[in-house]
Amino acid sequence: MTLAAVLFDVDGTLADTERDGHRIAFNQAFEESQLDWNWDVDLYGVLLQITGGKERIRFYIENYAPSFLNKNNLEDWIAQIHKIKTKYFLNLLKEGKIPLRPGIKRLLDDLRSNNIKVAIATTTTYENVSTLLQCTLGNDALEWFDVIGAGDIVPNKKPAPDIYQWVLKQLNLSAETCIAIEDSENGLKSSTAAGIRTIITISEYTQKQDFSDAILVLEDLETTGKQIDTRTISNLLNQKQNK
Ligand code: XBP
Ligand code: MG
Repeated sequence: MTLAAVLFDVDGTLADTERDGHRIAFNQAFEESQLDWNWDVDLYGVLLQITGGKERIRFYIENYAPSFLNKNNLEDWIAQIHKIKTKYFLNLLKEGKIPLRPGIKRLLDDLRSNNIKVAIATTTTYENVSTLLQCTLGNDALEWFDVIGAGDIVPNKKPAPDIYQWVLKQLNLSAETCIAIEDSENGLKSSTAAGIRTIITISEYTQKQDFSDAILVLEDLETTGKQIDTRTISNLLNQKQNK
């Protein structure tokens, strides 16, 4: 089977965006909204079980601030807070505070030089993805990706397979010819349910998660001494094909 495309998750995979990125932005948005909510590192690790920033805020309200459930137009209010949060997250990106993880740029360059398509399948917003790519890889980086599937483009976020199914459809490729790269159990469930063999690069919040369905589990793409490139990914696809 010839490798046709690699589908990259964003948060925790392209970059460690959660603890010092999204979490900080959420807290800045709560402060601007005059809310005494504070998502510390440990609490945020609990809340990360819910993908999607708006969904995560609602989960927090249901479980930690239920008095807000009686608020009129609650969904609009949550969306407004999330919009403020995204503003702060974009600022962090533009300040260069969130670098790519080891080996990401090298792998992207290697895949592209071997004419392997690259795509994005993420729960975060398109704006966050485009800004991350431009801030870390330059203004033309968006053109490197054949498809960018992000956020609310699908009705159900990870662990549902929707975003990976949407990206495969846009690529016009079958799952068997693709590999996904993820960092979390929710992401692995999503890509696996879409039929895509998945490599895991563990991130700071996913150290203890269950990756038994992954075809390979790494600390990251580089420092573990096993340089992941087009050749190793193609071999993996065929190894697992025969199982
Ligand atoms: C991770 C998520 C996102 C981010 C926050 O996405 O679940 O919700 O935590 O971003 P992935 P938003 O790992 O699929 O890239 O606030 O924009 O949702
Ligand atoms: Mg992720």
